[in-house]
Amino acid sequence: MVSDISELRQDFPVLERRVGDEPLTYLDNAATTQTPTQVYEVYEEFYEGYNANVHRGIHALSHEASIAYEEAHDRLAEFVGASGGREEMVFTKNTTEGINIVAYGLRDQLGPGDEIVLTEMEHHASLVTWQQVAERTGAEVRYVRVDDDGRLDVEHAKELIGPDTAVVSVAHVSNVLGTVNPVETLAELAHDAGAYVLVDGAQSAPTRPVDVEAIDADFFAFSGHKMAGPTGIGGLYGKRHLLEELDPFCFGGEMISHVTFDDAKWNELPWKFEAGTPPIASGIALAAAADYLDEIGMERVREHEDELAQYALERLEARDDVETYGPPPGVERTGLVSFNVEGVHGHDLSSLLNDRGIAVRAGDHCTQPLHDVLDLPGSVRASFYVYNTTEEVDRLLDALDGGPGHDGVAEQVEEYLASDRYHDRIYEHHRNPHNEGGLDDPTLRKHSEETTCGDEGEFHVDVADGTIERIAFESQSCAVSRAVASILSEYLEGRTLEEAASLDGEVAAMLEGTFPDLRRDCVVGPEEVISEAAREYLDGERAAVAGDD
Ligand code: C6P
Repeated sequence: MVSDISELRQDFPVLERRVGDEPLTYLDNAATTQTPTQVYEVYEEFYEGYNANVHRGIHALSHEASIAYEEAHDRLAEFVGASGGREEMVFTKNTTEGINIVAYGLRDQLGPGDEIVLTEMEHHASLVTWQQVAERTGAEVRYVRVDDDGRLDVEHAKELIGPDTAVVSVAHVSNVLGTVNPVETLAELAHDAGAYVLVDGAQSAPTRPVDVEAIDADFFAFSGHKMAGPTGIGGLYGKRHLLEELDPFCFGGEMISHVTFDDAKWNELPWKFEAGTPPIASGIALAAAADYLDEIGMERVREHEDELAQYALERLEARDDVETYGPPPGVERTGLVSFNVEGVHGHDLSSLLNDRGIAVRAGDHCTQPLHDVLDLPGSVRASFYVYNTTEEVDRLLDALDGGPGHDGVAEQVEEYLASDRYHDRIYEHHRNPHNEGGLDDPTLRKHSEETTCGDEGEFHVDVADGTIERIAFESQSCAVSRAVASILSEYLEGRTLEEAASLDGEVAAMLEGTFPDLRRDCVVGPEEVISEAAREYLDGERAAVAGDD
């Protein structure tokens, strides 16, 4: 455990702030970590002292900026264990861009008959990117199974990775399950099969010592904003000879060494992948983040993460109303626990926790297919970093307990929804939803999924002479969204489809803004769904009439 935490917390002034009347308890670190003063002071130093473009001017400021920016690449290469220095470290916008650079670069080598092996726990950053590559090249994506304990089924990986495998792309650490994947084993399997290995290090680079050479990763992508660094900057490690072979996908200045009217030659590594003016100050600040973390010691960061996760996991598992996901207690995991509370939608819970100053994330965490495997619309995730304490985990647990007079999370959510933060109609319709259910053979039906919060629902509408005769909805959404669907269905009954198609904030207006701002999407979401459905239907009818003519 990091021992001098109260001292370390002073590096993060934001941790002192309050949310409403409550102290901030920031447990959303797997999304973005907080940034210490040592890192963001770099911006002030840069802009006060040597703000200039890099590699472009023969003057002192440009020279100083260039040196600092180049050295930042060396620093990040060292941070992830790459001995080749800057030539093996491309600065990117984030992990997503790093993965896209590799996917684009390898695209020409892929075709029908090739297989891209991912895992069921991949983040959309990897999953969607490789799906797109497969679609464009004829290659096929295969997924290594996740077992019931949230661990990768290595035997299945051995079955899948074979002579047809061209690429293995795997998350080092799952952002939902907390699982630490055996990337060395997967890299060995991939290399034996002659395939490339890309490790998605978004959740590992911030949380544990990484040695890309020991893993034998061909590529390793990570983001600055998850490792105490700034947003808008990340890194892509690649073995030098592989980066040399890879084509860049962004063209322009900086990435060229020679240009004629007919042709251009690419610059040396890593600049060939960094077209245009790069995020110079952010790159230098990212190196400061690496310094900051190394000062603490990445082994200590790893231990701290695991200890907080085990502490939270054991206590959450002890509750009858909570289901947790990922490896069981005692198995190493990164500092996060995803869970659900019986009968409470994650969005309602995270909104209630926000009321207590506690920041967690709810939804599918950009891993929709993994949530399909888990058979869940979403989950709530508490994720920790070096500055979090067991007291903060207790604060989360206490918030679930609710204190004297409360005996359940569901009860607290009820009270919260009944409070004057929410319009009475929201509470009324939450308690007594109208038109909930389905219609037999409706004139139109519209399914919707809101990926950020894990909402899912379907409207059914019977139309006669352009008028909505009956409307019903099925919903797995949060309480607010369901209540609004109910209010909306009542409002629309007897109105025309044209009126539904041109809805423009009517429900929000009806509720007179009496709902917390952060629930705005839950309020306007159902209206957007039904008006889109009505527009689509009317467009279809018009097209049919035009076709008859
Ligand atoms: N996961 C989370 O809340 P970017 O957005 O490019 O910095 O990182 C993408 C990414 C890729 N792989 C994994 C395993 C990740 O966890 C993430 C980011 C955040 O879980 C934001 S969706």
